[in-house]
Amino acid sequence: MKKFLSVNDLGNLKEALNQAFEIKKNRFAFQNLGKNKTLLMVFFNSSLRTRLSTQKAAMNLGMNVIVLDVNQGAWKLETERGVIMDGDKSEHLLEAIPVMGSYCDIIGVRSFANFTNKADEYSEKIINQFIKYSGRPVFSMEAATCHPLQAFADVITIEEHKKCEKPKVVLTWAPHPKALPQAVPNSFAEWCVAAGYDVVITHPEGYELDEKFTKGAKIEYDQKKALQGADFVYAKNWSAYEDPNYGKILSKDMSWTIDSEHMSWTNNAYFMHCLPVRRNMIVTDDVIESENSLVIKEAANREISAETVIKMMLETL
Ligand code: AN0
Ligand code: CP
Repeated sequence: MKKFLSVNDLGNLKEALNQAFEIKKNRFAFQNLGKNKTLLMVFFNSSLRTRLSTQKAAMNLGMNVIVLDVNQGAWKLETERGVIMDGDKSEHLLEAIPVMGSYCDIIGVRSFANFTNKADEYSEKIINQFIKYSGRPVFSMEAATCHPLQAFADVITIEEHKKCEKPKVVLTWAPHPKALPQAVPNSFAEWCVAAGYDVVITHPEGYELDEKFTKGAKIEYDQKKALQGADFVYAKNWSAYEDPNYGKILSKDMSWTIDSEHMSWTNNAYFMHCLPVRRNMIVTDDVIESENSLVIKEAANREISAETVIKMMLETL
C-alpha cells in the first residue's frame, strides 16, 4: 500500500479487519518487520490520540519514529508554487518534502482543512504533494477531507460490539463553538457504508456532506426519527460543506446535544465519538460516562488501526 486516505486504499476491508483482529491478539507478532525502518510523523495541527497511538503502533512493529511539529521549531512552510517568498515563510514544501523523505521509509501527515480554499482542500493538495514528492508511502493522520485511521478504528470497535450483522449506525451532527472540518464525518460515513451497515446521517439543513463520502447512507433531517432504533450513535460536529457557506457555522442549536433523552429513543445504542469532545456541547456528562459509551475503546483501537496500516505499508516497501 503506497498511500492511505480512503477505505479503497486498503483493498479489501474484511481482510483488513481480520488482520486488525490478529494484530490485536498479539500486537508484537511483527516486531521484525519494522527493524531499521523509520516512520516520520509530520504534524501541521495538534493531536493527542493520533500522535500517541501511531507512535505506539510503529514501535510495536519494531520501527524507529521521528515526530516533526511543523509549527513548533521547523521553518514556516510555503505551500503555493509561484509565490515570491518575501514574507514569513522561510522554506517551500517542494524542497521540504523530498528532504523529509530522505530521512525515513514511511510518512504520516496530519494537515486539517482551515477553510481558506475549498478546491485545494477537497483535492487534498497538501497530502498529495507528500505522495508525489516524498518518494515514500504516505498515510493520512487526518487530512483536509478524511480521517481514515479514525474511521478504521471506529469500524473495528463497531465490529467488536455489534449484536446483528447489519447494525443501524447513526451519524449525528451536534453543536460546537468553533468551526471543525468535515474529515471525521466524511470518513466515518464512507467506511460504515463500505462495512455494509445501515447508515443514517442526521444534521440541520445546510450541513450536507460531500456525496462522494456519503453515497449509500440515508439523510434524515429529523434527529429524533434518525435516532429511533439506532444500535450505534456517533456524534460529531462539522462545519458547512456546501457553497457559499464552506467552513461556516450555521447552527449552535443545543437541542442536538446528545443527552439521555436522545439515547432513550434508540435501541439501547452505544455512544461513540472520535475525541477530543466538548462535554455538554456534543454530549452530556452522563451519556459519555455511561456503560454504553465506547469513546475510550475507540481511542484504544487507534493503536490497532495504525498498526494494521503501517504493517501493510512495510510489507510493500
Ligand atoms: C478535529 C476535527 O474535528 O477534525 C480533530 C478530531 C480528531 N477536532 C478539533 O479540532 C477539536
Ligand atoms: N481522534 C483523534 O484523531 O484525536 P487527536 O486529534 O487527539 O489525534
